[in-house]
Amino acid sequence: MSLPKACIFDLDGVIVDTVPAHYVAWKAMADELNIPFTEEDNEHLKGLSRTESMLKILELGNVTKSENEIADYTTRKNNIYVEIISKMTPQDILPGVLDFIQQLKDNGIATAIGSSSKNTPTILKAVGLDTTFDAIVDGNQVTHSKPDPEVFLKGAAKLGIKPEECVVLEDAISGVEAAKRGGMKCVGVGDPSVLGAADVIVPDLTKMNLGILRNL
Ligand code: B16
Ligand code: MG
Repeated sequence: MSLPKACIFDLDGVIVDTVPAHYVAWKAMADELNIPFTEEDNEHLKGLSRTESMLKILELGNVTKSENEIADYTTRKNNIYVEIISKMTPQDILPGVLDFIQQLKDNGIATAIGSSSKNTPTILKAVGLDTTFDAIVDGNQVTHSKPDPEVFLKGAAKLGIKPEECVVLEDAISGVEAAKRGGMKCVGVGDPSVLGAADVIVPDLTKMNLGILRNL
């Protein structure tokens, strides 16, 4: 493939390292419910919406809760999470992110965010990236969260670029699946044993470059 026309970035786990903060906040809820919850379990929540994540935790413990109780747990989880992310600064941008975005801009490649998180605007502002991307689609704008491709297809549509001319960068199993279902190439960012369905995998964005995009 020649260079793509756009790169659509996942936020949590690709641009900023919020995965541990999500884990700490979910773990507090799981502990209350006496449901064992490990970092490996958390891996499977990545990319899912807040409510879907809560349902998965309940499923792990074989516990049933009413809709109101589920809403209460997700609100309290988010309060813990927001407390942590409100302290974020530009220092929390993951290594390699700014350099790679600059390479894309220098080569006329459009950039977008495609995140399941409803906290996307808060996070982007906190780390000083709120005006960096050409388009932002987040959990406030979609009906179906990853692995549904909606978030990435909306991102491509906002940019006015065909899905097959976009490359997605993702750290979650659900996100890789969403990209593939949307007809996009996908760069997995993280662990190859988890992200096997991606077209190529890099450990982090310091290893990302235009050559990798060209070879997809
Ligand atoms: P919030 P991403 C996802 O963001 C996270 O990976 C996932 O763990 C989280 O549950 C989801 O956002 C919703 O986040 O509770 O902040 O709305 O990886 O798609 O950028
Ligand atoms: Mg992610």
